[in-house]
Amino acid sequence: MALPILYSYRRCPYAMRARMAIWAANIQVEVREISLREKPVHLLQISPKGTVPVLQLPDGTVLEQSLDIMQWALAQNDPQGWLNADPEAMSQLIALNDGDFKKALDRYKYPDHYPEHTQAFYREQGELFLHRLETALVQHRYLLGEKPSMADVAIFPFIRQFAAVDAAWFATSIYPQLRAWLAGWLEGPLFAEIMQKMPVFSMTASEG
Ligand SMILES: N[C@@H](CCC(=O)N[C@@H](CS)C(=O)NCC(=O)O)C(=O)O
Repeated sequence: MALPILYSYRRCPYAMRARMAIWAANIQVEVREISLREKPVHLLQISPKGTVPVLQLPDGTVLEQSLDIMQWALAQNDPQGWLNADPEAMSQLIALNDGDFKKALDRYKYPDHYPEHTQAFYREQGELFLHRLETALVQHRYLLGEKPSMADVAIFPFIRQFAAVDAAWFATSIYPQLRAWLAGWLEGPLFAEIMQKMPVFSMTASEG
């Protein structure tokens, strides 16, 4: 039987969260690792917006948002109970991540592209979210309680990027709980699995 096709990009945080959910749900998919510079024609045909991740189901249904892919996977199989947290709290926190925090992250990463403010300014903007996460993690082990939820999985790939912009700063920053939480995800077996390198998909190779 045909497998769902997942267009993915290894280092993309949106694709990471989608792969985490698919792997956790133990759903088999055909992963097509793409080059963002040379996107496969089939990807653009099924999802003209041209972002990854995109999942095409065998019946032709296309899911073109990482959160939809996570929900789809976990709705089928959620052995770790990632959907058990309050859905409203999960979506609020994820919306903050994907909104203001992602905006600050992009500017902190590439301050040259956004010369209206300094890199330090953009870091401070991002820290508003880090503060919020640290406060939550002081209260409980994961963002929304003692057990991991979809919010943790959806958010940690972005915190990973923020931390990597200036690793020395992050290592001594005032967010010890956040550091420990991030390390827990990065050192976990699931993350190692989803980060395995694979060759870039090319249509000719797959057809051959
Ligand atoms: N809202 C989308 C965002 C996905 C997204 O922006 N992915 C980036 C890579 S991290 C992308 O594909 N960008 C297109 C490009 O760089 O050409 C989702 O949640 O899936």
